[in-house]
Amino acid sequence: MKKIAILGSTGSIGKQTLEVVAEQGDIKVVGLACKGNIKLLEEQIRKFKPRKVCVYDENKAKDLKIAISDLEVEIVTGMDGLIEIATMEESEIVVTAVVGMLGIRPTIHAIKAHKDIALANKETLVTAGHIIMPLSREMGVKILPVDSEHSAIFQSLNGEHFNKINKILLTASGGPFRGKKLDELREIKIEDALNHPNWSMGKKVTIDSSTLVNKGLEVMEAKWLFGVDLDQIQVVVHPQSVIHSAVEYDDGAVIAQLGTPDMRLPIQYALYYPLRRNLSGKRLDLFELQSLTFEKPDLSTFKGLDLAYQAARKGGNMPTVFNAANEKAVALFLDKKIKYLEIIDIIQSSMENCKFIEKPDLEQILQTEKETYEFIGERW
Ligand code: MN3
Repeated sequence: MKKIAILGSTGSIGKQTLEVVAEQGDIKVVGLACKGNIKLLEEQIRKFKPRKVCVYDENKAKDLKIAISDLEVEIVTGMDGLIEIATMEESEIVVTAVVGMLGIRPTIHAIKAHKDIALANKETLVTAGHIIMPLSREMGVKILPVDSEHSAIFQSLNGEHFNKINKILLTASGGPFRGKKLDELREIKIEDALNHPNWSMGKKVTIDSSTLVNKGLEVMEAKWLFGVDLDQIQVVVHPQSVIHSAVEYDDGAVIAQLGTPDMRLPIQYALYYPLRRNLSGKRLDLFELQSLTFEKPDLSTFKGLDLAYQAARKGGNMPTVFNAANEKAVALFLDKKIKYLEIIDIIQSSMENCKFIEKPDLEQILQTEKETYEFIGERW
């Protein structure tokens, strides 16, 4: 039986990972970690019987202890607890599905403990790809992408390790505001931005999809995961979300992965790689599809993607600034403190005002995040 630990088990990816585990029936969950949703965590504990769990929030951990006093489950807390779950001796794969830069430290520890990583935490590679990728090679662990686009690319690379990638075609649905111009985005409300046409995801990533910041983060993620240059990554707006991404090789052949938009597929593929298992749910029906369409991204309206390319080109700690500023700005937007387009203003202004570091170590990356938060906190 394959043994796994899940960081971020109560979030969207965490929940769907457990759906896959329940459906397949031959994976043992040894550890779970969440931020503070102990009601759901308790259900998960009773169903999947992990040996150890982490509740990041210390007070919530105390409440959980009372709620599950009838069980013999070890409860740990905080960053140390998260790292404990990431490095449990018996686990083989760690699913990193926490939101934000919180995921970096536990991921590094998991790699050092020789765990394969099913990576759903974008921030890890965006901000620390230059640390994570060499470390994973040194430790001989696999980084298995869970993001649907990166999983599609990963699947399109199967058996191609002798061949050079010419180009990566990273598809994007375009989000709910595709086709709109900048002026039409000024009065966007939270409800509009949370209404994604194809994918059901957590709030933060849904907002990020609407601004195309998510695609920007994915460009950076792809650069690290597949070792390509930025200009080899082309974002293709494909509103039907059927082609999940593709790879073009030197001879012009384009290999893609297609399917219905269902996150359980990339999750399951990462957990069982290189094997494919049956997966319940709707299958792709080509006859049902009217057509597949493609557009260039509109960078003058969706400036978040343009800024992402700028941050990625600059490198160093600039992607960290980009990511931290966006994280803070999206939180402010969800709190109704700022308008929709101010998300982009905040990212741009943070990038213009940061202290640039060319080769940041982990401490400097976390320090950059802190300084970016402070910069925004003083102004917005
Ligand atoms: Mn994605």
